[in-house]
Amino acid sequence: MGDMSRIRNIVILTGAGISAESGIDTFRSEGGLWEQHRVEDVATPEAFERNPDLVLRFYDMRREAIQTKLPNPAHDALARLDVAWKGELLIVTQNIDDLHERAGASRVLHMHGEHLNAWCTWCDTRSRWSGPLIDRPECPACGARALRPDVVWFGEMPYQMERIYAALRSADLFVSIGTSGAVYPAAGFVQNARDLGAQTLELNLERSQGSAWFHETRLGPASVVVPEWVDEVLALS
Ligand code: BJW
Repeated sequence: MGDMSRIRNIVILTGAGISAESGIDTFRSEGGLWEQHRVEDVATPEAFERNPDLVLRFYDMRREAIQTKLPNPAHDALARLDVAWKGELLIVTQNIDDLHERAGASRVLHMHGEHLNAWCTWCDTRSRWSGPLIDRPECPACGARALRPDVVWFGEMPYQMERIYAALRSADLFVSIGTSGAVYPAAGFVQNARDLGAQTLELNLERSQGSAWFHETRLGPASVVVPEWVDEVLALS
């Protein structure tokens, strides 16, 4: 993995693969369809406009399921790294689950939103929300029945891009964990980081669409390869 003694600033990108062993389905694996709908057909503003009940049911089901799942050894290892690492560190997750936080990580940014947030499209307020949205509950701030999941759909701008690009600019090491490299802008972070001089490492179950861009790829389940990599980093630093 190159010379670890030169590494001070780390950016870690995580995707659905890091939560797969916690029992949360990935989007693009076998069986990644939901009632025969591809994610590209339910995770768009157009789908929500066309068939809001379908989209709200999809998110109600996932919001409920995620609350029953637990962090796995990969989330635990990243939390250990977050606590121990003295330099800059940012975990940019594409996941809407809160398993990084529940494992104890605090330097976490949710670029595609969070399953426990609802967004009122009438008054633009975001509220913590753990129940269903299908019955069109009132917004706690304004009372309008206009809540939608606070998640980023295709064609919408991911959250906190300025902060992410700033972290990528100063990164010495960029690590991508359990993401297929199919969705931009996250899929382009490896090139951004590499162009700016960072070392790049991919940890994934199998080679992904983006594998060719990384200096190194390590294959295996996240619950095994992530703790191994964290142990290595902490031993060498
Ligand atoms: C394991 C494992 C184990 C399994 N251990 N690993 C043409 C070219 C370029 C871009 C575009 C284009 N046409 C349109 C676009 C833009 C579009 C896009 O990328 N489309 C593609 C389809 C091409 N992107 C957007 O619209 C984004 N917005 C945007 O671009 O705004 C403009 C902009 C430009 C520049 C800068 C800034 C802004 C928004 C994208 C929003 C994506 N939203 C979703 C839903 C979020 C809410 C929800 O969760 O429901 O995000 S879609 C879905 O995909 C979700 C995920 O976060 C995202 C990525 O999926 P992920 O995590 O990679 O999962 P999988 O299933 O694909 O892969 C799992 C991986 O895990 C696999 O690799 C397995 O091997 C691995 N794995 N088990 C380790 N045990």
